[in-house]
Amino acid sequence: MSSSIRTIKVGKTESYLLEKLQKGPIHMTLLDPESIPVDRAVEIARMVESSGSSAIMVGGSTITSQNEMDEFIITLKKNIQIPVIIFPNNVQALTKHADAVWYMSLLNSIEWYYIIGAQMQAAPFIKKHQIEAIPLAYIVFRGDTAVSAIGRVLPIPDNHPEVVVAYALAAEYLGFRFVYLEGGSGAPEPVSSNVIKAVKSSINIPLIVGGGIRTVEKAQQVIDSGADIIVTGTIAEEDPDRLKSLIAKINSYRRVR
Ligand code: 1GP
Repeated sequence: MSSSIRTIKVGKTESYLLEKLQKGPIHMTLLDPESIPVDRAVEIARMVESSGSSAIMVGGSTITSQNEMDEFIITLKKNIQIPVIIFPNNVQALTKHADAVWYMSLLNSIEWYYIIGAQMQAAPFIKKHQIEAIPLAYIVFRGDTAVSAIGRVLPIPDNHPEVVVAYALAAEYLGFRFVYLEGGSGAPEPVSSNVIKAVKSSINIPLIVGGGIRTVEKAQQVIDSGADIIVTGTIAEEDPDRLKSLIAKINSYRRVR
């Protein structure tokens, strides 16, 4: 057997997340460099870190400049301790300065490019810079959202959770290590409870849910349905105080020891 074949080693950021998840659900904060100036992003990042958010994700559907990503993430990293994970819309969102990248495939896109094309183009850069890549299956619900339009997603019926379950199971069998149910930034409602429950009860890898979660009650509903990781973006700019309460609510589900 070739000596270059090794068992899969989970990186530092993924280990940190898995360890946190042992004690219950966690919150992550999404910052979009296209909509938040870096100074404001630093303020928000500091605030969510001290409120108990577990990581910062950086991304947005319209990022086109690797230089901007570099600067944004270098500045964030100087100001906070929690991990900064790239949430890439495309190859140009990659930077070597983050702690990790969600190495994601948009499973229900009709475009080859979003399923494996961008990933293939990004892979040499990731290898060259030894960036921690965390395999993530991304399932996007169709709606009036940028990610749904740009990602050219196939419709997933809300009243047929078995379709989403089938995608999520396929993701697990293909070796993805996280599944993300994306309602889309600014969606009027989060992904529905019956879908989250059905997926959670079918898979054994962590379940991330994001999009449209802007109140404590909605966050609670998503957690009660079984999400392991809740991602919020918009609320950080809209109402930082409400975001603090939302994070506190999620953390109240965590075991203290
Ligand atoms: C992360 O796209 C979401 O998955 C963020 O959505 O901006 O609606 O919180 P919001």
